Amino acid sequence: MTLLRRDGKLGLGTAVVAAIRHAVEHGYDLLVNMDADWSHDPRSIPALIEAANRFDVVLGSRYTRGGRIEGWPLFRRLMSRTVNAYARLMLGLRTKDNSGSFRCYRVDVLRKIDLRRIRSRGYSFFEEILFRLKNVGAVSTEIPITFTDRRFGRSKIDKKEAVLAIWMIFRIGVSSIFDRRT
Ligand SMILES: Nc1nc2c(ncn2[C@@H]2O[C@H](COP(=O)(O)OP(=O)(O)OP(=O)(O)O)[C@@H](O)[C@H]2O)c(=O)[nH]1
Ligand SMILES: [Mg+2]
Repeated sequence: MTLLRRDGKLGLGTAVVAAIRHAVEHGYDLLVNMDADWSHDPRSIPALIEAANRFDVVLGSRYTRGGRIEGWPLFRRLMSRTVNAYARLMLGLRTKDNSGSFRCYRVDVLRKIDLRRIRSRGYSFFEEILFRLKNVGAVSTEIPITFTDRRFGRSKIDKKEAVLAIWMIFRIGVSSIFDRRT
């Protein structure tokens, strides 16, 4: 087992990019991403991996048929739905749960992305990478997961981070209109 240790908290997006670089450099087949606060149930991992035989990107989805959220108040649900609708519109994504982070990627398709172009250091990374994967022709699917709200610990997202994510998605969407290579 390998633990990538970094110099302090540099942002969730940059942490995932570091993991992707590691997987590419070491010739991994698959990369599974999940939260470490038990919101994502490890029992869903085999289903994600199984679907990765047929798809480049498999999203564990709260918003596909059979997907669920446990423990979120109405406001939080609405926020998440709104961000997802916004990201679909701005980035032209067809999948429904683009902000979730329980996923399996085929590493061969991650290889096609120029990681230096990724602008998100924070949570908008999850939408941005789907946008970049779509642009290199990756085929995605969603499989249902149950997301359970954290019972312990503190959230790493604050208001500033949330506003920054909305702004980043806007910037990426708008610049793609002017530059097809974005
Ligand atoms: N390596 C690393 N991990 C991070 C960083 N920020 C967040 N994480 C992890 O990413 C996962 C998601 O972060 P959370 O704060 O749980 O975000 P969330 O699930 O959207 O929000 P909550 O509903 O409050 O849990 C957790 O496992 C965090 O520990 C970071 O800067 N670096
Ligand atoms: Mg969490």
